[in-house]
Amino acid sequence: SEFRRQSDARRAPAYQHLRRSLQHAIENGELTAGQALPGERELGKLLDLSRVTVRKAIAGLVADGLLVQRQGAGTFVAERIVKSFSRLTSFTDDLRARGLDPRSTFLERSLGEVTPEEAMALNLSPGAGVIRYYRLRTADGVALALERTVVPASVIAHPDFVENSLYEAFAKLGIRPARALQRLRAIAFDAEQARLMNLPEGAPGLFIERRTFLDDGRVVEFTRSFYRGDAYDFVAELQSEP
Ligand code: 16G
Repeated sequence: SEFRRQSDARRAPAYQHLRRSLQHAIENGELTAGQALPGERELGKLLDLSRVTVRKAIAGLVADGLLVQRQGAGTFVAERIVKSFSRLTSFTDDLRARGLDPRSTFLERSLGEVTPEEAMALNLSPGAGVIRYYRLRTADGVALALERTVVPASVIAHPDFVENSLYEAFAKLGIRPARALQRLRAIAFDAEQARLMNLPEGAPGLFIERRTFLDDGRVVEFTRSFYRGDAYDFVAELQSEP
């Protein structure tokens, strides 16, 4: 009806406006990590907005990863994920440690022949078989990273063997990663990546390349990860030179 259209038109900008102002408050530190938000009803009263408006704005910020909702406890400003740059942990390890539910959406999962670049990274001979994964990594439904992984087919024989976590698949096979080499660099998400991550094009990210070795020197993974720049803090303990 006409009335409905009008009230919808008036409502839409209100929730977008609230969403934007909450986002600004988080970005400039007026609302700090871990802080609890007032309940929907209370916030609506405070700002003279309907509960539907408040709920929509909050749902948008939860989808963006800026707010988190905990069953029975309420809505909180999301805390950044602190990740060690010197420990050999997996995406799944890092997120489980925070009580979140890490998932993989496979955008690609295939068996193929190694490319020259992959052969160098994995120390493989030309013609060797490799398994390739391209995964969207989420935690509690929020996109946190895109990862391209190449594993020698001599390590994981069938692409479907990895269901969610690569390192869990390694563990099931009795494979124990011993060390890794990592490289990190700042990037901006391109249009395609941004679409997959539900971020604006050009959003800041961290590109991390990891080559993981077994004790005997074999390389078991070559992974290029694109982590959300606004969600992670990388930390490391540094030692002075002897
Ligand atoms: C992490 C690793 C990545 C590895 C993945 C396995 C970094 C920067 N990268 O994202 O190299 O492939 O974990 O995670 O830490 P999964 O066991 O959950 O699949």
